[in-house]
Parts: sequence; structure tokens; C-alpha cells
Amino acid sequence: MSVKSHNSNTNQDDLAIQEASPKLKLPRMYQVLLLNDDFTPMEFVVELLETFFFHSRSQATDIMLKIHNEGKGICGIYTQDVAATKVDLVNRYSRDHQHPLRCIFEPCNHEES
Ligand code: TYC
Repeated sequence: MSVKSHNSNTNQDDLAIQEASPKLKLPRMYQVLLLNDDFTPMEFVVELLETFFFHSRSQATDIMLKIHNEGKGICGIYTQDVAATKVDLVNRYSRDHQHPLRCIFEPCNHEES
């Protein structure tokens, strides 16, 4: 018994078949930023960018100088949980070393970034 389907949206018994639509979406991503201040030593910021964000010495120096000159800069882009954890760790580390350095995170494509 071979009944050929005459329509690509029906099966052999002419039951309608709906194409599955993809269910998985990529997670929303967040950028972690450091803010400039007048007191935190440049060397402390460079070492922090190496330690917490795994940048090379030269990348870390470029990012630190960008923050110093422009007021803020992106350290990395992560899922929400990872971004929140990095911010907590960095702010605690800076406080523990008596520096006023501030780290924040915000959704990527944020209007003001
Ligand atoms: N502006 C600081 C200084 O002149 C250096 C600095 C860079 C501080 C980046 C914070 O996120 C920062 N010592």
C-alpha cells in the first residue's frame, strides 16, 4: 500500500504536519565594565584585568588606558550569572585593597554604551 502524499505538509494518511520551530534561543549577554576614578593605581587595574578577565599584559594595558581616557571600558562579555559573579569578585577585591575602583554590568546593546 503506497499512497503518495500530494502535499509536502501532509503525511501518507493526509494528516497535517506542522514543521517544528526551533525552541532554543541564545542567552542574553552582558558586558562587564570598569569605571575610571582618580585614585586607583594603573598597575592595580592592569593586574586585575589579567587576573579576573584573563587578558594579556598588553591587552590589559590597552583596556586600562581606554578607561583612564574615556571614563569606562569593557572587560568582557558573559551570561548574566557569570557577569554578576565577576562584578562581585572585582568590587570585593578592590574594596579589600582600599581602592575605590567600580565594576558594573549591563545588557549588551545598551543605548549608552
Ligand atoms: N585614572 C586612574 C589613575 O590615573 C587609573 C584608572 C584606570 C583607574 C582605570 C580606574 O578603571 C580605572 N591612577
